[in-house]
Amino acid sequence: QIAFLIWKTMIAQQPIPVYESLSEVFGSLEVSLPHATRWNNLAEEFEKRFGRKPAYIARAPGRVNLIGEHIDYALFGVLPAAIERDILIACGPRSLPETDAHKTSTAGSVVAENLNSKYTRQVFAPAAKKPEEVSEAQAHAEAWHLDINTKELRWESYVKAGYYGVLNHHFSGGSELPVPVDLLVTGSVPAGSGLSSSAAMVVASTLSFLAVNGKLGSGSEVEVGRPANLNKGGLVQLAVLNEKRVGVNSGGMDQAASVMSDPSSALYISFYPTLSASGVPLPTHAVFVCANSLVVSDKALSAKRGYNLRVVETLVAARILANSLGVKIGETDRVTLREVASKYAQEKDGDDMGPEALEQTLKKLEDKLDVLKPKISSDSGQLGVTMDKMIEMSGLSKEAFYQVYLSWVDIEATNFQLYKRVKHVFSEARRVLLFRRTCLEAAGSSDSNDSVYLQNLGSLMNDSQDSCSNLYECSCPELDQLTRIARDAGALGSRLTGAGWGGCTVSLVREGEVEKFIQKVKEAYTPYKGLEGDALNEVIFATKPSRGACVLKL
Ligand code: NG1
Ligand code: MG
Repeated sequence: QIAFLIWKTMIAQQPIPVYESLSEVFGSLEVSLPHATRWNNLAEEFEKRFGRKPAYIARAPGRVNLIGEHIDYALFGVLPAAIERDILIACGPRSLPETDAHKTSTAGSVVAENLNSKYTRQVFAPAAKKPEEVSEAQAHAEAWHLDINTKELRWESYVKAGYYGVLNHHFSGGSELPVPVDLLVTGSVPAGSGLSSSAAMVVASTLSFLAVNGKLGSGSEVEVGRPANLNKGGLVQLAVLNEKRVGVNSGGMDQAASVMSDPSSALYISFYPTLSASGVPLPTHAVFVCANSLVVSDKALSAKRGYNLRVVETLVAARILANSLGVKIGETDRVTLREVASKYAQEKDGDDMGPEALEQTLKKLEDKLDVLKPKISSDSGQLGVTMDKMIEMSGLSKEAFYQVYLSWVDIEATNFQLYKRVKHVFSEARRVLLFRRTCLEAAGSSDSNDSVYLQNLGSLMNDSQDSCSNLYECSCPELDQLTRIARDAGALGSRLTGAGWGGCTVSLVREGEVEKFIQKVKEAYTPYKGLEGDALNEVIFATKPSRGACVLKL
């Protein structure tokens, strides 16, 4: 749905920042030394490897989701913040070939290297489809093809994903060819950890290819679905579509957080009726600490039984719920839970209801979910249904069901948990609204003691973890254990962050207690035993909201 939204909020309309010096990048004259060293090293290493200076360095941060898990694809608002850990890509055009024939044969070819030697050098080129291979309807979207292996987790897949949209949005049909590109990547976002290294890679890659091909300038109008010159909203839109190329039907949270964040606050991002983002100030004494469970969540591979399955479960449940509530939907509509909530509240089309009204609606809807339980449950605790039963509940024919809910996605399951999933989504969406309201109240309060606010935020986070673990079943034993340890170590709240099934937790810790907290967690969580210094800081660290993606022109 996101592809068809019109992006009209202020942040979305801002241009993508292109800077000409590192001090501009960091927003002050005093460039923080370790940061500057990293950027300079990357530029020097590029020059060593490719024999000339890079033309640009693109940066995209990872993010930590403070609350609102697995609800972005149901179009409910989420509350992440970009973190300082990021992906940097140094890039530049390869010197142009002389003859026209050579120019065509090397059009858009890429040499991609990574400072981390674990990720080997990759050389690839997009294939231009012949006009007769491109169907009318797809003429714009698919003029170029890149092989992306979605069966295996490969680092260059994310580079290719970012390239895909640039090729097909900017080089479709015309006589202009993409230039050959060399690029060098470095990253400080741990992979597969729920901090969105994937979205950071895709956003940085998208930016790199735009920059090298001279497509970052301003001027022409942004055409929805096919942006010519991008603003932040357009970049998010492009990056979301790009990331789907890797095989995960993600919502838009990670890309929006990576592109639209600002160091002064967290972001409340809502997706309905349009993408919009607004800053949420965090209480002065609140520190958010990420701790990696060190279970790598291989989302690209396990999507069939995890992520994509949840996407389908929540979409089918939305239809069944709509039918039971008397909310009208078309036979081929893939209505989301957020739309059902709006229609149920008889919202005027396209008009968003305020957070308070939405919260009340969700509370009411949570009591109307019995229709999602099987009539006779053989296993009373599980409340799951079979595929046949689910199709019957949807009121669609087998063919129509397949077309609407299965033809575009790869899933593997025999049991579908509609009730539990929706119970999670509605309650989690409410928690986000309550969390946001608490932050705004704390910011507006004249009392310098924010303990009560912190406690409230903490318990919302704890409830979120329970719901992720028991209802959405996207936690794992290590994440459950690590969040318990965090609470015992003094955290006011602790939960998994990102898709789950491994990866990081985020804990709310009172300022001044962070050191003690980290030490306690270190002692109690077995995989951390013996870690010191940088090695410890790699797995458990306090985060500060960071600025969003940008490009440095060298
Ligand atoms: P992570 O775990 O960071 O990849 C994923 C999705 C988000 C969101 C969360 C769960 C992608 C790219 N991102 O995040 O859109 O649905 O899970 O809240 O798949
Ligand atoms: Mg990801």
